Amino acid sequence: MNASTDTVVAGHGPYFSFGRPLRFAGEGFTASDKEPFAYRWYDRDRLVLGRRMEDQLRFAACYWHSFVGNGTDAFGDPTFARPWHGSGDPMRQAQHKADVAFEMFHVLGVPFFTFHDRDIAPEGRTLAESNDNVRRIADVFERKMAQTGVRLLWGTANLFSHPRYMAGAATNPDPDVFAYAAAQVRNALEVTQRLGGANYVLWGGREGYETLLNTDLKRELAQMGRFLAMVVEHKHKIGFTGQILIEPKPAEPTKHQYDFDVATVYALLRSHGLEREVKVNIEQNHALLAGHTFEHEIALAQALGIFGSMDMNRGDEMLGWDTDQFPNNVQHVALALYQVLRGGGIGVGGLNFDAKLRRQSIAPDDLVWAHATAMDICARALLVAEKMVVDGALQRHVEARYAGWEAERGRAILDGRLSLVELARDVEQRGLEPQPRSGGQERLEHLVASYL
Ligand code: XLS
Ligand code: NI
Ligand code: NI
Repeated sequence: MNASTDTVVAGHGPYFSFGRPLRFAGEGFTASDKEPFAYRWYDRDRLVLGRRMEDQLRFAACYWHSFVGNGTDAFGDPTFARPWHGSGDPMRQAQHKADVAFEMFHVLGVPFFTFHDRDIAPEGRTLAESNDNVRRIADVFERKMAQTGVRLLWGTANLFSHPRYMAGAATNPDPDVFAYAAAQVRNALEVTQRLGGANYVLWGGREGYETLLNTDLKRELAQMGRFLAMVVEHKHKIGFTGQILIEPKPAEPTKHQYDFDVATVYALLRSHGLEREVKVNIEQNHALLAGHTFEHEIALAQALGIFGSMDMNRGDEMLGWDTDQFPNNVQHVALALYQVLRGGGIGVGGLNFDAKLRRQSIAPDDLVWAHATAMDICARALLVAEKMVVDGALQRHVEARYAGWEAERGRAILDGRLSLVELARDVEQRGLEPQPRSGGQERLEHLVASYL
C-alpha cells in the first residue's frame, strides 16, 4: 500500500516526511537531502545462517513508547504534542493513532508490532465497554495488517497503570482486582489470537510489593501461580497456538518483583508445574537492572528451555532505572545475538523495540530515525554474530575447556557411576593434583574485536 494514500483517506496527511519506505542501500550509502536515510546493513532477504535476515531478527515496533508516550518525566509535562493526544473523541483519536502507527511501520519496513490493550483503545465506563473498544480497534488493525503485511508479534494487557492495580493485579490483596485482571487478559488474549499474534506477553507490572509490613508474600505467590495457570488453561481452550511469555524485571514499579529475573521466573514456573507452558521475554534494560548481562539471561533461559523472545533496548550504565533507550552498541547486541544463534535462533519470538525517544526528540521523524538506526545496528550485529558462529573459534575454545567432561572419567561422574567415596579413593591413590589452565578471556576478547 501507499502510506500517504492510507492516511489521506483517514482525513489527514502523512505524519512523517519520509515519503516512501526506507530502502537497503548497502555500506557505501551516503546520505543526501533527498535521501537522508537508507539501511546500510538491514538487507531483509540476505541469508544469514540459512535464514532470511528478516526472519532471523523478526523486528517489532511497540505501540506504547512511540504512540502513547508523551515525553513526561517525573519533573516535566508532556513534550510530544501528538495530534491524537489531548481532548477530542477518544475513539477517533485511537483511529488516528493507528493510521500513524501503520504509516511508521510501512516507512520502516518493520515486519511486526506489539501493543497493550490500553495503548490502542480508550478505557470505557465499564470493562465490557473497554474490551469492546479494544475489539473495535482490532477490526481496524485487521484491515491495516491485510493491506500492509505487518504482523503481530505479541499482545498484552496493561495491568499496572490504572489506580485499581496499585497493589498489583494477580497478586492484589483484593480478589475483585484479580477477577478484573482476568477479564482483561481474557479479552487481550483473544484479540491477540484473532490478529494472528505469535506470542502473548505477561509483564508483571506491579506483581510485587513495597513492604512486608502489609504483605502476605506466600499467598501472593500462590495467587500469581493460579493466574498463570488460568491463562494457560484458556490458551488451550481457545486453541491459541502462540507462546505465553513472562517478561522478567527486578524492580520498578515495585521494590520487590516476583518476576525478578529468568532464574526467579523459572522457580515460579516450576513451583506451579508450568515450565513447559510458559517462556520468557527478556529485555536488555531489565537484565541490567537485575545485575546481569543481556546474554546471561538469554543463555540461562535457553539452558532451562524457556527462551521465548526479546525486548530490545539499552539501559544506561549510570542510571539505575529503566531508561529504555534504543540499542546503539554493536558489540553488546552482537554478543546477545551470538547466544540467540547458538541456541537455535529466535523461533517465533522476535526483537521488539521496547524503547523510547528522549523527551527533547519531539519531531515526528525522530521516531523513524530512532527505529531505523536501531534496526540497522541490530542487523550489523547479526552479521557479527554470524561471523562468530561460522568461524567457530569461540565455540572451539569452550569445547576444549570442558574436554575432560567428555572423557571417560568425566562421563562416569555425570552418569552417576562413581560415588563420593570412589572419587576420594581415586584421588588419594593417584596423588591427583589438578593443573590450573588459563581461561583465555583476553585472547577471546581480542577475537570478538576482530569480528566487529
Ligand atoms: C516495562 C516493560 C513493558 C513490557 C510490556 O518495563 O518493559 O513495557 O514490555 O508490558
Ligand atoms: Ni519490555
Ligand atoms: Ni522495560
